[in-house]
Amino acid sequence: MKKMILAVILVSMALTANAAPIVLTFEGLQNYESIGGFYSGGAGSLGSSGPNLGITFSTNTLAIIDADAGGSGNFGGEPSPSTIMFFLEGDSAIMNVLAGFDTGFSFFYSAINNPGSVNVYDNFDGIGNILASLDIPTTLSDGGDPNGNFSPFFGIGVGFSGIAKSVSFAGVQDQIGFDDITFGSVTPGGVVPEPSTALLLGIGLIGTALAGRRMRRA
Ligand SMILES: [Ca+2]
Ligand SMILES: [Ca+2]
Ligand SMILES: [Ca+2]
Repeated sequence: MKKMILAVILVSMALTANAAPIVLTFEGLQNYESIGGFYSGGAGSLGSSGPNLGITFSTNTLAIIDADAGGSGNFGGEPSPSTIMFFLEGDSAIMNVLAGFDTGFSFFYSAINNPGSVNVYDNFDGIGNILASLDIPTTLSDGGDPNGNFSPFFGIGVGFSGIAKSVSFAGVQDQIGFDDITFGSVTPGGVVPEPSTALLLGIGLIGTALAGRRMRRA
């Protein structure tokens, strides 16, 4: 009987396209706080807690606040000021979604020096079949809001079939930031992504000039 009740709760929580898209803004987390159970009824490593969406992150996944807002972040133009997600250890951050989600997945990101990639899996912890794979190219820098090299953030998304249980955000540590992670929609935050292909492709030279810049300030 208990199992049945749990199943009903999980089903009612399912992040389906029928409901308004769920968006993770990372607001409410502290600078360098490991996100952990912040979105699953638990807490981040520094005790912050958010809405219980049944979403957990690998322990290397951190929040960081824009230096312009009193934190350590070397970024700007984030869609929901002033906190984003990034990682300092390993080569990816893993997110588990207990109830699963369908249709699509999207987010905003900035990666001025190194590209990254995102995979969507049908099992937890970044294992199982890959339902969708997305290469995320390097982005240009506009100098910040007013400061921050990792600026602005660009929207990107991917659609898929089936039920997804986890997502890996891969890239070079301290070189890629994410915000407004959105479930059940190929457009992040329900907003049509801004960047033109020209903007995304013209970045190589600028990226070279900014080589060595990191997501966090020295
Ligand atoms: Ca900002
Ligand atoms: Ca800034
Ligand atoms: Ca945010």
